[in-house]
Amino acid sequence: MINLILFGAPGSGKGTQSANLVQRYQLMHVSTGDILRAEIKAETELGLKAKTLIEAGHLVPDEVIIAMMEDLVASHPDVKGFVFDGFLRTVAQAQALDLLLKRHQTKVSAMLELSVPDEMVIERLLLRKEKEGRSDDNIETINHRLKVYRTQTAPVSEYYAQQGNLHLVDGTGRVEEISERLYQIIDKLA
Ligand code: B4P
Repeated sequence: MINLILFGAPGSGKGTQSANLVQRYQLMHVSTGDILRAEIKAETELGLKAKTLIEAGHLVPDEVIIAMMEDLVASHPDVKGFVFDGFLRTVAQAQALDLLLKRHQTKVSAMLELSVPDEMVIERLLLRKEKEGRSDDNIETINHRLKVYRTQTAPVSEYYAQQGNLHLVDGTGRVEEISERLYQIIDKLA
């Protein structure tokens, strides 16, 4: 199995690059953001709770996300692997993922971190606000999301660096150029 983690600040291109990776390597795309937005749309109990948190730029509690991922991995035993997009936002989530994959006799193949300067992610997210109208893409929430990223999420990078599994990738430039940088790393893993 190939299990990839796409990591980076909000708007660093995790969702955009995941789409190319799942197509090229025939993996299953797992976006916790997309799952939560679907729950919000369906007005489920989880969705109602997540809506308030997401709109304020907070993270959804670890136990909720981890339980969601345990169900998802267990219910897809036949896939060639996963691209985790937006999942791993805390060290607790990373530790839970390592244990979960171990129970399924597999592991994280690589963590791919997209580096993009803050000014550029803010520009991208404000542009997405104009196109898609996502309620968490306003400047106040974006600034809070960046703060949450620095305090709660960035330490996950160090966690995988210590395991020798972190690959830093320049996330600036055209989408295709960035995908090529990712392919070069992943092709060497196979
Ligand atoms: P996500 O849905 O993961 O959203 P994101 O971090 O904003 O987006 P991403 O980095 O994927 O950006 P994209 O490719 O779309 O999370 C939303 C919220 O859900 C979180 O704030 C949190 O509250 C909650 N949540 C999700 N997962 C969680 C977890 N595991 N634990 C707790 N809470 C969780 O790119 C952004 C824009 O840039 C797009 O418009 C795109 O077109 C553009 N773009 C991409 N690449 C570009 C490039 N190279 N050049 C120019 N524009 C580019």
